[in-house]
Amino acid sequence: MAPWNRQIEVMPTDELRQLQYRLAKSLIRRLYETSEFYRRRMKEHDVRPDDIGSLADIGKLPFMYKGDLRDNYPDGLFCAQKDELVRYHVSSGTTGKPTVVGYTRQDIENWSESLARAFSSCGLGRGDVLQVSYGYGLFTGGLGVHYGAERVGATVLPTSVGNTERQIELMQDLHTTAIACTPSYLLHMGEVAEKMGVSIKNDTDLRIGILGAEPWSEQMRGRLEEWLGIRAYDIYGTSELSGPMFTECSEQQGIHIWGDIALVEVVDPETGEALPPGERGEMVVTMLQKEAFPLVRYRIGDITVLDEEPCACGRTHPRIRRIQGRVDDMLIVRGINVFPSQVEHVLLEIPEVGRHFQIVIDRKGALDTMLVRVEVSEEAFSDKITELMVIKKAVEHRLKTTLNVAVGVELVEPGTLPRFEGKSKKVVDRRSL
Ligand code: DLL
Repeated sequence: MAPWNRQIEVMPTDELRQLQYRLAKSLIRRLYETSEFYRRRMKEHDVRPDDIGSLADIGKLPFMYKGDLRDNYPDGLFCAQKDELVRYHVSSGTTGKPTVVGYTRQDIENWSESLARAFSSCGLGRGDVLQVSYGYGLFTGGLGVHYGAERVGATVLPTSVGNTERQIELMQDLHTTAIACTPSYLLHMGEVAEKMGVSIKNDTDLRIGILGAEPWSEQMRGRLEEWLGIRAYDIYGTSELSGPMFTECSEQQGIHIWGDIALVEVVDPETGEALPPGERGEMVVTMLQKEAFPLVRYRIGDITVLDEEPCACGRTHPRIRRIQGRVDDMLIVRGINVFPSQVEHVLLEIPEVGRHFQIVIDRKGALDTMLVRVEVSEEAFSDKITELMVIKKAVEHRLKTTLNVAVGVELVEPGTLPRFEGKSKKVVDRRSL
């Protein structure tokens, strides 16, 4: 598929490296001059902007972690003035504190540009009707994909997530040709459609799926493509980067990371040492052009492999292979990030329940379910059944409002959940892709 931005997308690799170096250098200088956080960090690690004399020198800079985002809640890492911000998105953090990301107009512009290149590379453009079934709102999926799709001239149908039967009717009536959602939601949609007597393959114009926001596999791709009669493309991003930003091209051989937008390193998660292309490790990202919420050597937590071989599509930018897991314990339930520490945080604030809990993730049909089994306190346990029901409802409500995902709660007798010596295993994940 033809590049959206030919000048950038197929530029010779050495020129791309030079461009990355220039962008990195001016980013580091700007952050050193304008941001207290980055200046302090650089000083602590004894690096100055002048020490960055080549792209490899980026490795001299310290890493950033999710904890840095949490510690600087809500806007301590912002590098733009308040009145320059045109939007916020908010995602869950490791504890009660979420991560707030601010965007300047130029940040939204670059985000849309990144997705415009990505969508063009998988053949989406003018004449397509893209049904955006990612959530709109604080989550970046809906609005991010929306702006990118408008940029390439597609017609957007902003259905957001849920109300599946209506989504299928609209898909037929408005001749949706492409859909953006989590792979598990598309699987669910296919099943609901069949119950309605609709075959997505035969009775709709759907031909492209832009699927991501949660881990999925090649097997799942094969199943969806065959069953629904589509080409399914992997889309990747995180709220800290801006949101969904990068996809595969029509070769389906890894996700192109636009080098002028993000500099990707892959490091050994234990030692932080850089790994050569082809080796599996943790992805570290520096956002080269972001204004309001820049990131330098951010340990994103996703495990992948960097591929610098030229792609058969002609684009010269590096690719990452399908995300193979995470280094931390973040769970993704219906596309929503959930940390066991958030569950603990909520439970510890409710006196009637004890400290021991277990999270059971399963898949009913195509949809993830989450159950929290928690021991009630001795005092509450002697209460009447009706009182226990009230406690259960209250815990469910608190968890739902904190995590933004429906959670079932099972209250169990004190002392019945497994105890662990050493590292506890709080999560039982029964999903198999
Ligand atoms: O999930 C942004 C997004 C929206 C991506 C729509 C794609 C489509 P967060 O909620 O911050 O942002 O979650 C980011 O989700 O670190 C990965 O662990 C996981 N993730 C996202 N895309 C993929 C993917 C959005 N294609 C976290 N494959 C990331 C595997 C993915 N995991």
